Amino acid sequence: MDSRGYVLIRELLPVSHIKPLLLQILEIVQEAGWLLPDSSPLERLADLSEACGDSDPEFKTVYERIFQLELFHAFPHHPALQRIMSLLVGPRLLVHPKPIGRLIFPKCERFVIQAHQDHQSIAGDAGSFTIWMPLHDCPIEVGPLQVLENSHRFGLQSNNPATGIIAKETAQGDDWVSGQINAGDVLIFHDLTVHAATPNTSDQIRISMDCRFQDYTRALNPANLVFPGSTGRSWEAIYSHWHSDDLKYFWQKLPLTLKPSLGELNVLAETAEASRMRPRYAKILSQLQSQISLVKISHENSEVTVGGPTQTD
Ligand SMILES: O=C(O)CCC(=O)C(=O)O
Repeated sequence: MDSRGYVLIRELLPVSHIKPLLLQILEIVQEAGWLLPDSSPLERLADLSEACGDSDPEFKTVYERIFQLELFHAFPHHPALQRIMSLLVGPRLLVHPKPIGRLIFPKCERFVIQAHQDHQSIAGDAGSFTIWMPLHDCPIEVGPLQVLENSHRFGLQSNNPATGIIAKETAQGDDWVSGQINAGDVLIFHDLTVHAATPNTSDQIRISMDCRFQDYTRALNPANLVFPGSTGRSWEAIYSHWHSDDLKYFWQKLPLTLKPSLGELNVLAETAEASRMRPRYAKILSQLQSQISLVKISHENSEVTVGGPTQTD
């Protein structure tokens, strides 16, 4: 990790642990009509007339269903991932609560994620790392991630301030590297490592997941705990579909240092220099406050102290 800015670990996860999540996602994708009729969902053959991506309303509707899946959120907590990330981050491991699922239609240039650094896109901590993992075998034509070796050594690189995109021609680092990444393999990279997707030139939808990890004693941007965007998501609505309480608001049990803090958010919501950011800060603040009171209420009911050791038994 230190010398190149990434690590690829083959066969870290048993395929049998990935398949249940893949099947749940495929069921949603098939219901959405994204797969060729009469094909097996496991083939992931895309109906290109349905092609859509991140910014399209029809994509968002389907993605919201996936984002509600309990297995989707449980996945970054897999013991093998926790073990490996503790080696990098140390024992005080925080799993960022909002993993990202990617459903990438083939042969659509506009859905290919361009070069960027996660430090910029998640307002991350320089000691955080991303795991990228496909939920099925991902040969080069299906569009696995590519990374710019050694690019983590150059700090935040020059990018388009509106999009965070870094021009490949000017990005600093050594060679761009990629290759087939299979189900069970994990690609881990530093949050300053420049990376991009490889175009999906196959006939199949690429389904992958990326999640982030850091030491919980380092500053955490509270936007990572709430939904300040326009999705209308709330943890309560997401949790209403879940069977287990174990991972609900799991981060509330950790002594986190938020940056900006609640007090700073209060000030920013009123006086942030960029006035268009004020409603966003206000939204983060109010969602955090309601999280704190919700957790307090549910913990009081089960006689658990906020921030204390877990006493779920
Ligand atoms: O999966 C992709 O296409 C992009 C993933 C990515 O940019 C990330 O994991 O940060």
